[in-house]
Amino acid sequence: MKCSVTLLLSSTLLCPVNAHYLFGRLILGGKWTNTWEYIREVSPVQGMDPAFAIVAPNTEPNSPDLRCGRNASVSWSQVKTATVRAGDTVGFAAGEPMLQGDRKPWMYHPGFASAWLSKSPTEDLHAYAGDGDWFKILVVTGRTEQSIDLSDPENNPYDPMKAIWGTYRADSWNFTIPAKTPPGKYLLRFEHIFPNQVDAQFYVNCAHVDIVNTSGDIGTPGPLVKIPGVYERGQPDVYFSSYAEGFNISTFVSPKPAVWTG
Ligand SMILES: *[C@@H]1O[C@H](CO)[C@@H](O)[C@H](O)[C@H]1NC(C)=O
Ligand SMILES: *[C@@H]1O[C@H](CO)[C@@H](O)[C@H](O)[C@H]1NC(C)=O
Ligand SMILES: *[C@@H]1O[C@H](CO)[C@@H](O)[C@H](O)[C@H]1NC(C)=O
Ligand SMILES: *[C@@H]1O[C@H](CO)[C@@H](O)[C@H](O)[C@H]1NC(C)=O
Ligand SMILES: [Cu+2]
Repeated sequence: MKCSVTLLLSSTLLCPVNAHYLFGRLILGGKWTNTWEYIREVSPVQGMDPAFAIVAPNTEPNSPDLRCGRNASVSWSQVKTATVRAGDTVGFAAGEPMLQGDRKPWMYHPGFASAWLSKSPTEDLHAYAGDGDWFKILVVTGRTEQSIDLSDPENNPYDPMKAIWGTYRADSWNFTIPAKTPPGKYLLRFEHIFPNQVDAQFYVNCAHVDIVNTSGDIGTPGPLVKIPGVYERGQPDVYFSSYAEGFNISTFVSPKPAVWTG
């Protein structure tokens, strides 16, 4: 587990043992699918305690692991392709395996989430490394109707400094595939970033989806970016502390690119 010394010494323990997660389950047609059924399996960190190794976050913005998770730019698991209509709602759920000792799989850390699409140049999604163009279809910063109910005793105690973030402690997140998305085979990527001044943590996974039945006009998605390449170490909208005095979630603008709404 990568926790910098400065963090461990600070009064808020930012990286306790129950601190990591992954998104192994696609929510399809309102149902939670099995772990790694539609999502590319990731590899554990080699040589790390197995209790932490599979869920350990990536902290290198320039790593190819930023695309789909550790060792998942190559599709080696038996992942299925989900057929999704443009305009449908899908979701990602924090899934088993989870960190040993955690209460449940959830987005433990405060931070912001996003979802992305990248079209495979061929019909064979398994062969696609995700090195093409990506566009963003969702950003979640502050609380929404999907955020956890803070009045529910199940969610207490909670940290009010963290509960400003919409995804805080949520076990899943749902969103719509834009209605004008061009049909085709795509990698659908979910990303949760725990911002930090030194080592922001990137939690990312990718599903295989076949987008069909785009209604009406087919749009032109953009802006297009490459992953990695979209973030650089130290950029102020990723490498910051939301515990800092003066941080205001209502004026926080998440990093580029902008969301394509179709
Ligand atoms: C997402 O949708 C699934 C299926 O309807 C549901 O079980 C889950 O609670 C939803 N997640 C959130 C955060 O609302
Ligand atoms: C990547 O996954 C393959 C297939 O499971 C495995 O053989 C290989 O050891 C993994 N590499 C790393 C660096 O985890
Ligand atoms: C797509 O549209 C066709 C024609 O309207 C219909 O037959 C088919 O069931 C639709 N597919 C999905 C997945 O909705
Ligand atoms: C945060 O920003 C909003 C919108 O500009 C503003 O209304 C609010 O007063 C700010 N809160 C604090 C604590 O500064
Ligand atoms: Cu962590």
